[in-house]
Amino acid sequence: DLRPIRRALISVSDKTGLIEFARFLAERNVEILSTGGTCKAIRDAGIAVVEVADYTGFPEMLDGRVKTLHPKVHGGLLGIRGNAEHEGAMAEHGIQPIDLLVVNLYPFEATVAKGADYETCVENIDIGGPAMIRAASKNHDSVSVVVDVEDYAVVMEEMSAHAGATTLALRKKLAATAYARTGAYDAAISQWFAKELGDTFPRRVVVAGELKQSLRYGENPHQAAAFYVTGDKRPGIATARQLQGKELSYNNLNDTDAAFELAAEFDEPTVAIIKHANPCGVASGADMVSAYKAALACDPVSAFGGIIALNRKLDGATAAEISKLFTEVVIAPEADEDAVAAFAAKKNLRLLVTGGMPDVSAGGMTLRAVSGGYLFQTKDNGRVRLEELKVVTKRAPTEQELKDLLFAFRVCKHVKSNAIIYVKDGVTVGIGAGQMSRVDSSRIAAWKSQEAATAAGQAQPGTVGSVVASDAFFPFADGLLAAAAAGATAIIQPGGSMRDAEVIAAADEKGLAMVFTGMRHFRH
Ligand code: 93A
Repeated sequence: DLRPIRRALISVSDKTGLIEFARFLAERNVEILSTGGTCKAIRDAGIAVVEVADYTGFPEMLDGRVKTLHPKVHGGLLGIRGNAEHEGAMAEHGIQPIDLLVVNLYPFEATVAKGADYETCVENIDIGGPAMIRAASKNHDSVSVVVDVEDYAVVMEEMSAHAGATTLALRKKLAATAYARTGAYDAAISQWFAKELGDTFPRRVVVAGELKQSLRYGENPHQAAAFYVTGDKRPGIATARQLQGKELSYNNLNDTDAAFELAAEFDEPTVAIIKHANPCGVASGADMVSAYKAALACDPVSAFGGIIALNRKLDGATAAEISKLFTEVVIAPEADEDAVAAFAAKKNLRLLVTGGMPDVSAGGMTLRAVSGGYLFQTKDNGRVRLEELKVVTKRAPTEQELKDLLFAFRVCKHVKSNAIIYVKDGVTVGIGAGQMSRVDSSRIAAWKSQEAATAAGQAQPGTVGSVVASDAFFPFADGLLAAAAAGATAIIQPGGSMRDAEVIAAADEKGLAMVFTGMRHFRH
């Protein structure tokens, strides 16, 4: 199944690594055909090359829209080697077999990302490139096709090992990559059109991604897993740089994403500690050390083996403090030298830096697989503003209560439903997550706060004098009464229950202040 490479066609927009690869081919007596810009780059490097236009006898025309769309190119890519009829037809029409195709496409995705105008985007839709890639891939039995600069190396390795030939196994692998590339390319074009049309949910969608990391396993060791990225370059888990530590696992990636998105909600120095995709402590403070200590105090038992996200540069003092407890991952926009030094001894601790924070107000889609399909929805980028809050009780919240209420509701958005969050002075003091009944979440949050207080030798739990947030309305007064019993003084919730009047009356009766947001933050 070895196929020698005698002729290559190279047509690349991204010219990274081009000259090295072309030189390698030329040294092995491979004849190189190439299109305008690529041809010039190769020739300028002193490497022998034939311009495609000279081979086809047709000039590049129509502003380059037609360069390689010619039977002498496509016949050379598609003709079956060793098939007498094909070879006869090829000989008759002066079609020479092309054994290696190297193409990377007009940068359509990057052009759109740059915010280019409509015409520029259209002009960056590559037609000839994908046509050649698809032809060469169909004929993978004979032809090797390279669409990624990263794959130059593997082709050179095989050619070196096999006297200038490639194996069928490699050609199949390259074909698989090639069709994924043309598929993703068309997906990007389709998505761009849908956006232009304001059609958020078009009749057909294609989801595209590129393998970033093969994972050892999924949520559990008997599940296989991999991490694919969309190519979105904004700060976040997909673009984070790992400075140290073991390889990230599936659960690490999922939890770190949750942690970082949560930390990004706040303007003040804030730390979020995550376990199983739920926060077990979130705190804003004057600096990172105090924020970390306060976040940890919320539930120090759960924080063991957690994921920590910061919305400021990680400094040495905070890193030293974090080092006292076993932590899986720390993610921050940056880390200074002292922080890196403080973590150096913790070989397993993974430290990630992103260069910035995610924009929580940005739009986008979330996607979840269900059996037989996908559920798409726009991202929950909803944020309630102070002036949107509606006071529904006799007592209005104090200024400090209002601040804490908004903080608590923001945390709520990142806690699995049913979510109940107690907050005091910009610090979560009790979190109830993921319960099927709201009153249970309320009770669990209060109970956990009591546990933390007892362990710390405090006379009373943090919930005394706190405020409380609920991600959805209280269907009955019981959840609210549980919060009042825990010592909460103010409540934030969407409102909209059939029994709002009953719930408001219960709040008034207990002297609580309550505000409605009109916005729900379910999360599952
Ligand atoms: O405009 S095209 O769709 N028409 C073509 O016939 C064609 N052939 C190759 N674009 C075409 N290409 C693309 O040109 C390749 O995919 C590659 O991205 C680019 C390389 O052009 P140059 O060699 O002039 O830099």
